[in-house]
Amino acid sequence: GTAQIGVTGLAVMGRNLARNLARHGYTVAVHNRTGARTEELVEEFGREGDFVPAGTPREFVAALERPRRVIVMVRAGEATDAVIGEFAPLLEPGDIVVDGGNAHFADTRRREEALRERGVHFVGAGVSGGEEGALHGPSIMPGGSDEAYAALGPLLEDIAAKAPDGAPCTAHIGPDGAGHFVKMVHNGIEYADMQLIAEAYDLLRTVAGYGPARVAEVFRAWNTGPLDSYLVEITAEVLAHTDASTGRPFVDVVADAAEQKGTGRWTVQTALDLGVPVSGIAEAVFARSLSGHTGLRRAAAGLPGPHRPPFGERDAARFAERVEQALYASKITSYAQGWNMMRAASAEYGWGIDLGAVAAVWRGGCIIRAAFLDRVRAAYAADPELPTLLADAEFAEETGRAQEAWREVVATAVRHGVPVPGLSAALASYDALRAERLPAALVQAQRDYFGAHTYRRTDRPGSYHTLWGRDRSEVRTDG
Ligand code: NBP
Repeated sequence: GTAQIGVTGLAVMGRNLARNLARHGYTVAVHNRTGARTEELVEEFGREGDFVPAGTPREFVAALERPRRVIVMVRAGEATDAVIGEFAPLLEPGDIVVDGGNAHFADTRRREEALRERGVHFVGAGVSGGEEGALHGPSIMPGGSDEAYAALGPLLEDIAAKAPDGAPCTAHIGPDGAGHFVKMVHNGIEYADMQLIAEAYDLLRTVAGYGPARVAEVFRAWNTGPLDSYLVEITAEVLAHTDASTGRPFVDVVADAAEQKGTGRWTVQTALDLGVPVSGIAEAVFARSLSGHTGLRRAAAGLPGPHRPPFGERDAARFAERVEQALYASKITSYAQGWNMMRAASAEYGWGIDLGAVAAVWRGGCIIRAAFLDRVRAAYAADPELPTLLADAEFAEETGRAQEAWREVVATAVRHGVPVPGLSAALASYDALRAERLPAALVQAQRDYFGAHTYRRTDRPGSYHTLWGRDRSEVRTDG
């Protein structure tokens, strides 16, 4: 075979990834279950580079130089297993199979183990950036063996997005499921970011009394400061857009029910299993599902709320500045939660994830790309053992500086009846983490009362139980 790499699964993502590889000078074998897609690709884009179309898996495998590098870009789930089942018997030890789909990291761990037994490297690679990213440069998060990355890394680095400093937005994340895990957390953080932005928008409209076009200007201004990011940039674009058929602000004609494909839910489910609080991501997932519960919303529509007029011009401007600070502090908090989760999983699975490298990979190509991520990278570069982002001197200073405004914004939202689950959960997380004493002491005491679950004391070591139903004397329970 003469092709340096192959792509099977030529729907939008696979086709664009194959074109990206070809545009970078690689000879790319292309294959798809339904052959028409393969022919279409070569007909439409054959001039862009060297494609070797293959009609069958056998032809595809024969077209590849060894060790073979195969990127699978099919629908996540059963289709991925079907394709692996079809190709595995045709591959040889040393060959590399890359799953670029949105697989659950547990599936990736299972597939990697099964293929490892046959000597085939399986790389679960998170790919972010959608259609455009796949073609012009995605952020790529590969997980797999060192050997596989050595053979694959240079190609991935060529086709990945480039960060503002020119570094490719890809890195070897860790073994087996590490790449897909990190991609999942990326999506969870994306949910939290979008929810926080949406809450800020709601406050600017309801409390500050700004129309969508005015809010768009505010976001455009924010995009030149610490909040500079792709999501803030597109928010301004969306808010400034006018619906062609009605002449109304576009955002006002879109049904207010947000959908989800499931990676946010996976993030929260996994966080629950790991015992890591990710309240910002969880609130974002819940906020989307609440928005779609038409029945519940209709049933509650008549419940009373406060009637407060929007602020006057001067108060509105001051409030908008505070919302910027609240949004920024909440963003730091929810990113801290996402990083805590990656840190915990890395320890749990022995992945050895470089937490700063993850931030570096997300600086370009992906949905949460932002100037901010370079600072996250720097925080972990300065201290790889950083227990949480909130402990980094600069982020601590910034959240500390923002906290009064943050409280003011959440309190104002509550007074005006504007739901801000993301902003308030982030603030609660900040306050809980910094608290010297938590009411968890009472919770543990309650547990001891009804379930003899025991407690530890602040003044001496050991486990204790109080004989609540008897004379309330205390017994030591650990020998
Ligand atoms: P889809 O997720 O829509 O999958 C369509 C592809 O899967 C087609 O090539 C189809 O072949 C193939 N396929 C299916 Br379905 N069942 C198959 C089977 N049993 N055997 C062989 N092939 C099968 O494509 P996509 O939107 O390009 O996404 C590809 C992957 O990338 C997914 O895992 C997705 O989650 C992930 N992803 C997508 C985006 C995005 O923005 N769309 C972003 C990041 C990641 P056919 O042509 O013969 O039906």
